[in-house]
Amino acid sequence: MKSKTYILEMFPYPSGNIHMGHVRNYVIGDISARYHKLKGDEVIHPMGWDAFGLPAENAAIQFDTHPQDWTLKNIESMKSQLQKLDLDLDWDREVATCNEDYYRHQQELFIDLYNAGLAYKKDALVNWDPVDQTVLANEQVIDGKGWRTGASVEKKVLSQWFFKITDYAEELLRDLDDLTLWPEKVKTMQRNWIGKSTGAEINFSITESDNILNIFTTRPDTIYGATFIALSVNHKMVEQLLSQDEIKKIKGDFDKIVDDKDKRGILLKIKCKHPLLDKELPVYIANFVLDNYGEGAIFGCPAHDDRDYEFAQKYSIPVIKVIECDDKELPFSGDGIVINSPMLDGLSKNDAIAKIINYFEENKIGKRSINYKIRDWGVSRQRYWGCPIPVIYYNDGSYRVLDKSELPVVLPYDVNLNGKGNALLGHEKWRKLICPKTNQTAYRETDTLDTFVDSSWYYIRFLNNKNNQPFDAKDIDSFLPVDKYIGGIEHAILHLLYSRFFMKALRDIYKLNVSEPFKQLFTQGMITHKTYKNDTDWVMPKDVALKEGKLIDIKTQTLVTEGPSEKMSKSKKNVVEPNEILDNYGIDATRIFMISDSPPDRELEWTDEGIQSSKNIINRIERYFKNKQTVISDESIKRVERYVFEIEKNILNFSLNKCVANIYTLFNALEK
Ligand code: ANZ
Repeated sequence: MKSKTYILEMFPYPSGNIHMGHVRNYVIGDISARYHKLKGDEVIHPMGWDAFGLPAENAAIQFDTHPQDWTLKNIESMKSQLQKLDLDLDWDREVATCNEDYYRHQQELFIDLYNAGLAYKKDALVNWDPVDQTVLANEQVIDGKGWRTGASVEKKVLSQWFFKITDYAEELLRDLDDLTLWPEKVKTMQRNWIGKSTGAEINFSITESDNILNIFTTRPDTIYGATFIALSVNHKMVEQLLSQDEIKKIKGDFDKIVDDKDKRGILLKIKCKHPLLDKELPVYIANFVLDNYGEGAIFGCPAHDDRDYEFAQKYSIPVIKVIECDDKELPFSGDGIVINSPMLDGLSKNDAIAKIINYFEENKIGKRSINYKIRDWGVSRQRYWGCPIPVIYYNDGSYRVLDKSELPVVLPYDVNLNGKGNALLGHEKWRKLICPKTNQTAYRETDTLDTFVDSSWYYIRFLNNKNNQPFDAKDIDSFLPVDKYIGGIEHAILHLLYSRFFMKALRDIYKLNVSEPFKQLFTQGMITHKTYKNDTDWVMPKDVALKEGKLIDIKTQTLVTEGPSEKMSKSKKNVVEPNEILDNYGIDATRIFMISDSPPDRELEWTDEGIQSSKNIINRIERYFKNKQTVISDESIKRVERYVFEIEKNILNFSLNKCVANIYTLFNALEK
């Protein structure tokens, strides 16, 4: 029986042009695919287009075209560029996520997720990108800025659709251990993103009332050192104590804080009882307590936590040492022997934690608790160019998720894209309908799905892109997981985590036998190139020439300075265009250079000498076969056998630069 091998490169966004990064990515995959085919495997090696998304809308506005026309045209031109590279791709499996025959199946999956309780709607404080005028997922906010626009992200309350990725937090974490063919770095990033913390939830009672305050801590061993309590300004208890105006003012003040070290607190009039000691603790609202983590409330132990220490210094709160250390080391957050803690004295951190949690549980003061940093995935986007969410709303504000028989909800073509906000909102004819079930007037959901939803299951659709169902379980069970998945490390969290979630959710809904989408992940390195600058601007490498020992810009004849090699990027103009390289050096030299000079997971520096020597080896090979001897020596046969053995090993290990070295070694010997 043939063995089945699924080789996949991350599909591109159809921006219009293939860049060298794409070429490297696809050449790496292509080598694997061809190898497995030659070995007689049944190989799947598809290609498609991540075709929804904002750039199309922005381009459409800028160039006065339509996102669909712009996207389909780009797909055509990128496809012809890819075909020029002669990649061994299954073009009959092609998908484009913006096509109805793709996204209507995604709408079915949305309904499945909803019915399984994995898609839900709620009011949420969301990340709002003021430039793109849309919501961003937590994963798309980097240091407080939008991942695409770089604009400072604002907080806004909006009613949004979410996917319940948190239901799978533990499994997503645990299964990373089994992904032995994934880079350790990517797994670490996912582990940190999931952010599991184990500790305890402690109930603090509020004096002169029956109210209880729950607090999450990873350090219950420091409970005797607790000297204050702090709440997030969004904690529900704050609402009972302060007026809306007061709360608004505090939030406004907190929002203005830019320095992480700046700790701010508002003392509340309530107090908490210490759960083990006969003393009362002051309760503050504090700017460093997050509302969406743990219980949104902490006990502060200034002696052993940096933030608590800074806060205590500012508000003259006592510091009580409960872990043995030198006073000079305070705040001391390391491990140590517990002191000043009647029930725990002399114990190590872990023993103290175990003992105190048992005591809490026996006395109903608290319990063991696990927290994850990961939040549910917000998938609503206030944009036109995306997959419509199959939901309708009635005048009373209630909604109904459509039945599968009511699909597809087709994205209308005739929209007015005049700039701000979502064009679907203004399309009355599309929005308004009479609900066939209730005969009431209803309105379609105008938010569309985050494009990361589109890419979370495309590897499944590739298995049969003509299927009337989203997929067949038997195809999944026979072809998945993808054997080798090749792409950029920048997708370590977003795409790769979402896809893992989708696979697990679909497994549970459809009773599949596959839990992970990608068995092996290979992250290719960037292509870099020297940068060039004249007095005012960056200069493209092809416009730089050496004249009388000096670098000049041939267009303007001005002097150029050479900068370090950096990731190829349009903004620094240090790009080389695949089309030109193909025309000048040919497919084989281009492909071989992509793997020559460094291991494929490392950076590859583009140099003219590099591509030229690739061209030379191709010429050498051609020459050899043109002039080849009819009599082949035993020695040559041995050499070739050795070569085959080595190159197979290197292909399987993705040591592709070594494969090139194998070719040199072979031809050096054969030519002798
Ligand atoms: C008391 C304590 C004493 C803590 C001590 C630390 C050191 P990780 O590991 O990231 O999960 N915490 C809990 N909820 C919080 C919130 N909503 N906003 C800000 N901080 C919060 O961190 C868990 C620790 O972060 C918890 O343990 C709590 O402070 C704080 F010597 O509790 B600790």
